[in-house]
Amino acid sequence: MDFSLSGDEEILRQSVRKFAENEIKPVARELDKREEFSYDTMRKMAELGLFGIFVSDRYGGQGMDYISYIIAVEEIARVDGSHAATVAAENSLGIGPIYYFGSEEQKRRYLPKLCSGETLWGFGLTEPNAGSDAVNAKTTAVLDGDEWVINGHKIFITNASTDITAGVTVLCRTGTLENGRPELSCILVETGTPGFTARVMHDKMMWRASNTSELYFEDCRVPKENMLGPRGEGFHQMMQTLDGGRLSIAAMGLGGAQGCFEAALKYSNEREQFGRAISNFQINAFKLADMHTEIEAARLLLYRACWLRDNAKAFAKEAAMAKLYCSEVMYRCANHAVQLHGGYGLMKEFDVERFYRDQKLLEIGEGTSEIQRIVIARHIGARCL
Ligand code: COS
Repeated sequence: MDFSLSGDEEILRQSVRKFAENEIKPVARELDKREEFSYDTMRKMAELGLFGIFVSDRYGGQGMDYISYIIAVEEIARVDGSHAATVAAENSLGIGPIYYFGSEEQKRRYLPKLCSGETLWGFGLTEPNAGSDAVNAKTTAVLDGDEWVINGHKIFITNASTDITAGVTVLCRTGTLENGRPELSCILVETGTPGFTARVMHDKMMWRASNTSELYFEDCRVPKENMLGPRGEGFHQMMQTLDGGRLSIAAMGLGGAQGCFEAALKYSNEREQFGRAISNFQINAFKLADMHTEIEAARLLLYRACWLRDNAKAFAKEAAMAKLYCSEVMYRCANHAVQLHGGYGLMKEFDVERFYRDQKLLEIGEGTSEIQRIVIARHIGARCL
């Protein structure tokens, strides 16, 4: 058994860490406050090669393995959730479906600019009344001659309404199967297509410097060639995409927990009460020890799930376990970190305040913790509805 990372993976970690410290950390608090998506840091992240990390160089990607991608997300999340969200959503959910299921023509048309970070792409699954119950999506696509006519409404879609968003992958009902269940298919819709509007969503508690959108389709017509893969495969495609996406949410939990731990350790060693640094008190030192232990366990769980994926082995259960555990570890670490900061931890001047808010998304997005438990329960043979 070899737990060491390769030289390339270590170099990647160090370069992303340095970048995050130098370019993201200094602006993260202000962007969060102003609720601003930064095109400046987006461009810098693109220059560093943070988009298309696991995509073949044939389509303009970096041609690395999945664990490298996960390490990059972890390192950005160690400093800021919003920027990690932009990177994770783009790689896993924007680029992923086109790379995995697109035709050669679709890949050549969209991937090079997505991988260079010139453009972004959204993943249109969730609807106002179809969140956890994703099969219940109501957006329809009806074939009219050579065009799909799309009508419906999507919500909470990351990266879908920036100035550089090139389009979205939309899950649509394209018919009804013999067993009465909906036939669901994915269709690519480019930004600017008449009948398609993307509106930015404001006043979020978390990831305030990332772009989140509502999508509206009103008799939106796209060529029938815009279908992604075979008709009727849309739900499988989205679920398969989410298996990989959940690893990146887990990476955000792991990186965020690490950021909380480091901030808490530093503060506890500096802050004096009762005549000594507060880390002298066992009640505080034990919190730090628990944080460190859980972070190590989370890292092992996540990296092993990535290893399974990189070695073409089944990993859906392990991805759900990693997502569930890492997001809950960050929950406990953010809570301890704010507690150790006392009153200062409640102030925006301290990064742990932002980490505490950003954490909550991780237990909800890309499948709630309850959904992860359903996925895990089904994999281990429980007859869980
Ligand atoms: N990969 C490929 N296919 C999958 C899959 C996966 N990981 N998980 C499920 N499927 C397939 C099933 O095999 C089934 O296929 P058939 O209809 O051909 O038999 C189909 O998808 C429907 O699956 P299932 O019957 O299990 O659907 P359910 O409605 O019972 O529940 C859950 C599926 C709850 C697991 C799913 O809806 C889910 O993950 N919901 C959360 C959605 C989510 O994460 N949203 C957040 C988006 S943020 S970007």
